[in-house]
Amino acid sequence: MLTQQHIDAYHRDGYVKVEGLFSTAESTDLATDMVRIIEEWGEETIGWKGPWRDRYLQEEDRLNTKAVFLHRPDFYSDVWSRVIHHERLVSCVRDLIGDSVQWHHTVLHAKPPEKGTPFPMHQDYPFYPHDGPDFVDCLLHLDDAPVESGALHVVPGSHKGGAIDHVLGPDTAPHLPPDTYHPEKIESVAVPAKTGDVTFFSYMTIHWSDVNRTDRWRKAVRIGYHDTAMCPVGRAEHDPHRIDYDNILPRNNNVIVSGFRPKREESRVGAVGSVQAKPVAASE
Ligand SMILES: O=C(O)CCC(=O)C(=O)O
Repeated sequence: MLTQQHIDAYHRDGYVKVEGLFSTAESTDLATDMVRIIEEWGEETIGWKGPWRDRYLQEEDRLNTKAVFLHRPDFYSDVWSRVIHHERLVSCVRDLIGDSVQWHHTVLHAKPPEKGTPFPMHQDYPFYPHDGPDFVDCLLHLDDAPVESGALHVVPGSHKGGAIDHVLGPDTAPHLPPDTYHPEKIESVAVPAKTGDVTFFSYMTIHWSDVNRTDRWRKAVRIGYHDTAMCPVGRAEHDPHRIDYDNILPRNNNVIVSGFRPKREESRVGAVGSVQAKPVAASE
């Protein structure tokens, strides 16, 4: 499904965008059900909390951003259940991480018009640490996402550095210390997208996104997959199946979408390839 150029770009840069992976009809069905899920079940919040807000937002915006996050749209809609097994999506993931693939999570990140929340620089690894690198997050765009809508930005090649210490704690979403990692200090590239495009990125790739300042919604859904041989470690280790930490971890994330889950004689925690992020105090 992917070209060799796509695959090389993913391994070199830590991300690759595939245009039009979902047809207009597929995107329309998914967006229609997502709008209904948001209207019936969604709750508006200000978005991720934490001390990073002081560094990323003007005072008047700090408490006024808007977000709708929602886990497990497959709990509400059959098209969202089926999308986990979407043939072209899974085929792309196989091209990136191999033929044994386990679905891990599906989460909506919707930025409402005008003050749709930003996300600070972070890796996704500390949200769901696993004992290997083959974990790919797929950002499926349900709306056009021009730069000014708060499009994804990535730091090319950053996945090669492995896990970095994040600011962790009960009052913050994991994020990189803004004194060192901030869009003004670290170069990143915008990855604007159209409806139906999917941006694939490694869970080690540093990324962030700005406020949605347009008058339209920017709905994107992240679907995470990893190699079936990988297991949760650290903060994800003891609790892989229930929502935890600001509802960020998914549950029942055992669905095999390609290949087979090998039986492991013993835990691979600490095995070759294991990576761990040490916490940084939220006050830093
Ligand atoms: O949706 C976005 O703009 C950013 C999403 C993000 O940071 C993530 O999926 O980890």
